[in-house]
Amino acid sequence: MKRAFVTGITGQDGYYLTRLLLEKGYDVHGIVRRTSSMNRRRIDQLKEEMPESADRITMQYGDVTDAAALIRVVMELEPDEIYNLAAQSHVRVSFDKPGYTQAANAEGCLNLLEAMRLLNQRKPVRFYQASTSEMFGGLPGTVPQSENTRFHPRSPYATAKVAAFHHTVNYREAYGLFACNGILFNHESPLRGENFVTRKITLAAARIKEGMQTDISLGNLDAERDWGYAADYVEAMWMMLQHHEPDDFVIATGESHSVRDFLREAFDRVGLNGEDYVRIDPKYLRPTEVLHLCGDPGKAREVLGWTPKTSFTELVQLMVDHDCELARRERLYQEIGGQLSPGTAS
Ligand code: NAP
Ligand code: G4F
Repeated sequence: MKRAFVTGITGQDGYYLTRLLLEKGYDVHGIVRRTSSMNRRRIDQLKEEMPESADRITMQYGDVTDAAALIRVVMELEPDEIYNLAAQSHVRVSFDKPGYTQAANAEGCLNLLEAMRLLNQRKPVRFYQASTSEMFGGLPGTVPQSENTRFHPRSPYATAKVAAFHHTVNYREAYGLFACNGILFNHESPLRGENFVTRKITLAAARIKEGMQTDISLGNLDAERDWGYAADYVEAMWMMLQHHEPDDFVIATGESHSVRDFLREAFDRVGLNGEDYVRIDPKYLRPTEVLHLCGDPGKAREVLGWTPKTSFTELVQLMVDHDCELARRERLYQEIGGQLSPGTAS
C-alpha cells in the first residue's frame, strides 16, 4: 500500500485529492494547523462519504512554516509521495499579509523540499508543488499561457509562489529529486472557500432565490479566468507523480470567462438576472489585478494524457445546485427555528 503525505489536507483540493488517493488504495497522512475552533469539515465529510476508508486517513498537528517539525514528520512517516497543497491561498488577502504569505507559500515549500531531500537518502520519494497560473500575471498579449510563458507575478501571493516554483525546479536539478510543479489555473467546486469569487456568487444566487439575502457585493467584474473543476484537476496532480520523469505542467481548460459571465450563468440557473443584484464595492479591488488568464494544457494532454472532463456550464450548474440545497435547508431551519422558539409555541 502506498503512503501519501498531504499538506493543506483540510482545504478544497485536500478533500478531492484525499478522496482520489483513498480510491486508489493509498494511506493518506496530513497535517492540520492548531486553531481554537476545529476546521476539519471537508475531511469529516469525506470520512462520512467513505466510511470503509476512513481509517486510512491520519491527521496530526503541523504547519509548513515549522521546518523542524516537518522534517520529523516526513522522516517518521516515510511517504512515497508528498503533495504540498498548503498555502495562504487568497490573492487579495496576500496584500494584507505579505510576510505570512511569503513564509507559508515560499519558505513552507522550501522546508518540505529539505525534508524530502533527507528522506530521499533513505528511500525514493516524489514531490508535488501546488504552483499557480497567478505566476503569469495575466498581462495583455500573454494568452494562452503555457509552460514557456514568462512569469510576471502581481501579488505577494504570486511572488511567493514563483519562489516556490523555482525552489522545486532547483531541488530537482541540484539533487536529482523527483519534484514537479503543477501550474494549475483556477479550479472550483461546491467545496470552494466562500470568499473566492465563484463560490461567493453561487451562494448568493442560491440565497437570494430563497429570500435569505438581498444582494451581492463584488469587485472587478471584467477579470477573466480559466475555470475548471477541482475533482478533474487533482487527477492531474496524481498523474504527474506517476510519470516516468519529473516535470512541470500547466493544467487548465483552455477556455476563459469573465466574472460577469460567471455571475450571469449562475443567476440564470436560478431564474434571476445577476446584474439586478450586484453592487460594486472597491474593497474587493486589488492594488494590481490579474486581468486575463487562459491556459494551454497541451503538454499535459500529450505527455500525461490528462484532459478536463467538466465544462464551464456544468461547473457553474453543479455549484449552484449544491448551494440551492444548502440555502433551502437554511431557510427551512430558520422557519422551524422560528416556530419552535420560546414564547411562540402557543
Ligand atoms: P484552500 O482551500 O485555501 O486550502 C489551503 C490549505 O492550506 C488549507 O488546508 C489550509 O489550512 C492550509 N494551510 C494554510 N497555511 C498553512 C500552513 N502554514 N501550514 C499548513 N497548512 C496551511 O486552497 P485550495 O484551493 O485547496 O488550493 C490548494 C493549493 O493549490 C494552494 O497551495 C493554492 O495556493 C494552490 N492553487 C489553488 C488553485 C485554485 O484555483 N484552487 C489554483 C492554483 C494553485 P486551514 O484549513 O487551516 O486554513
Ligand atoms: O476567486 P478569486 O479570489 O481567485 P484568484 O484571485 O484568481 O485566485 C485563485 O486562483 C488562483 C489560480 O489562478 C490560485 F492560485 C489562488 O490560490 C486562488 O485559488 O478572484 C478571481 C477574480 C479576480 O480577478 C478578482 O479580482 O475575481 C475578481 N473578483 C471580483 N469580485 C473577486 C470579487 N474576487 C473575490 N475573491 N471576491 C470578490 O468579491
